[in-house]
Amino acid sequence: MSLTIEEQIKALEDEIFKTQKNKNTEYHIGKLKAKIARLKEEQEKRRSSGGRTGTTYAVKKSGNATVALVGFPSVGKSTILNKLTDADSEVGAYDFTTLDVVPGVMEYKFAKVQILDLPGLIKDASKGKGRGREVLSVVRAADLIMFIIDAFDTNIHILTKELEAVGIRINTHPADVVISKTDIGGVDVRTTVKLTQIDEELAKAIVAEYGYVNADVVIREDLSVDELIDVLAGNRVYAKAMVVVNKIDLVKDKNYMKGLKEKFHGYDVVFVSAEKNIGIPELKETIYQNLDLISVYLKPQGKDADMDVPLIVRHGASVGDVCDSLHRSIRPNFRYSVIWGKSAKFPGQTVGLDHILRDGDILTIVKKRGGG
Ligand SMILES: Nc1nc2c(ncn2[C@@H]2O[C@H](COP(=O)(O)OP(=O)(O)OP(=O)(O)O)[C@@H](O)[C@H]2O)c(=O)[nH]1
Ligand SMILES: [Mg+2]
Repeated sequence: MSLTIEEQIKALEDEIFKTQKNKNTEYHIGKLKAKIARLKEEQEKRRSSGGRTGTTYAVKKSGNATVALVGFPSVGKSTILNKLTDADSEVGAYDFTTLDVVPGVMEYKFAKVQILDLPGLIKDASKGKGRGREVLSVVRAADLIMFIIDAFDTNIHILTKELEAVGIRINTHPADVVISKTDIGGVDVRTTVKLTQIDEELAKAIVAEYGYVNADVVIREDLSVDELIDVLAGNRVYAKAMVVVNKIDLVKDKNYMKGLKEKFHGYDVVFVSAEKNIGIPELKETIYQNLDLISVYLKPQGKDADMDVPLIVRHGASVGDVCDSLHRSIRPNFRYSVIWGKSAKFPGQTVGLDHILRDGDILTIVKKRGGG
């Protein structure tokens, strides 16, 4: 009798658990981890093709960026959404008051930020508990994750574990590894830095475990086994996250908050009381900062730039992205653009659609004659 995928994963996880972790078993454990990752991928494929996910939430993205509110039930997510936006999401003193995605728009410093209130996330959400998989698929698509934490129930690891289980990586970047398939020669691993958490032989075994027979692998970062697997799996999303501690009206001890700040090191932390309206302006500013938005000023040809109302775009946006955010008819009729500011080599430089903008740039878009 053959084992189901679930049973195979369980058996491999048990084996890792039982294996003593030391230099001699590193190689073995690394290979087991790669095997598990592959099985999970297979499991994922079957889930999504077998229609077992049930319904998914339909959320239309809008505005300059999207923020997802992630937290246990009853921590005050809906109360916060109502304070930040024009939305009116139901608030209740019982768990799972919110059963759907409730969107709201926060207007701040000329930016329009879409904020999504979600049902509470619980342990084993990634396995489908409490509509967890639907909630997590919305989280995966967000530009910023806002962990909402009750001041007296601060175990954020339960939440981050569920996010990690569906391939979300928080406040980090993909490891710098380049893999190119070749025709012959087996798997060849080269490194440009000293590796301290994995050796070349293990890297080779993991790449082979992922089905590569011939490939050139260049590792340019001191990465871990898990990070290498993330690169190979390829379906990971790298998201930014911040922490909001709510219900601080109930906290009487200032040192307690200091302790929490240390506990959540690595995240921007904002303390609020949504109900008592404490800390909301700081929260808005921190959201704005974490979204990495930039301002661009438009200058019509032969006229002055409008320096009062900037156009807000994401960090790393190109001239083409700006065109698309203005109107879909602009790109097909685009001739060239002229740029002043930090991204210009000299004031009035002529640039094309691919040019990357920087904060404070002034931009003129010149369209084809007779076009749109
Ligand atoms: N003391 C205090 N209570 C709050 C605060 N914010 C929200 N609450 C209360 O906490 C309870 C839950 O609030 P909700 O906003 O519905 O919480 P939620 O996270 O959206 O809950 P679910 O939708 O069930 O996941 C309600 O009784 C709120 O009145 C706060 O800052 N301080
Ligand atoms: Mg709610």
